[in-house]
Amino acid sequence: MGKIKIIKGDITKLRCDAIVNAANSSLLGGGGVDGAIHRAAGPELLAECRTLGGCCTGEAKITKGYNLPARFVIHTVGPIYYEHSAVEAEALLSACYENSLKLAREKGLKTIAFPLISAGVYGYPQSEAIRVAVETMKGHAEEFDELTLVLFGEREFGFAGEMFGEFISTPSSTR
Ligand code: AR6
Repeated sequence: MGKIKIIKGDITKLRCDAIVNAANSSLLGGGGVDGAIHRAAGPELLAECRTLGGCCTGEAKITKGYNLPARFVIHTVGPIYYEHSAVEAEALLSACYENSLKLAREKGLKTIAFPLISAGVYGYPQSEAIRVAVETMKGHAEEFDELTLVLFGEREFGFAGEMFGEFISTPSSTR
């Protein structure tokens, strides 16, 4: 069975088959992790994104990684939390992970890293977002070598430790 890991760090630094971007429906860049990924990948990423025609909430599209250590970027658009009922928001967030993993599987990619989609500007409660992320990843762990959830802040990393301590990986922990 593939491994699920939860780490604290900057997703743009990860060397894996694909990192996932928490984008907006234009796919033309923004702030947060989206801005960081575009800055690290370089302008060719935006040029490829311009050819994609945007992306609906819950869906995903793939590009090359350009200057990133990751080979590919899977762009997905999370729900804006307050625009939906809680049930609808959860279904859309789960679809982001599902559809990103579907694209990865179709491309034969084996190591995928996710940020905490929707849990920044889009307002999804962090611990709920962690639960949806990990539950969805668990459902597909066997199809991949390694699925990593990359948390940026101390606060969300603390929540994840309380909820899913078995998946936490720190530089000093055994892997
Ligand atoms: N590595 C890993 N996680 C990060 C990084 C990073 N370098 N930078 C931020 N995060 P957000 P959203 C975390 O706001 O809520 C953009 O403008 C951050 O702490 O990036 O889905 C898009 O263009 C948070 O936990 O994404 C959209 O318009 C998580 O990534 C909109 O924001 C997601 O926060 C999408 O909002």
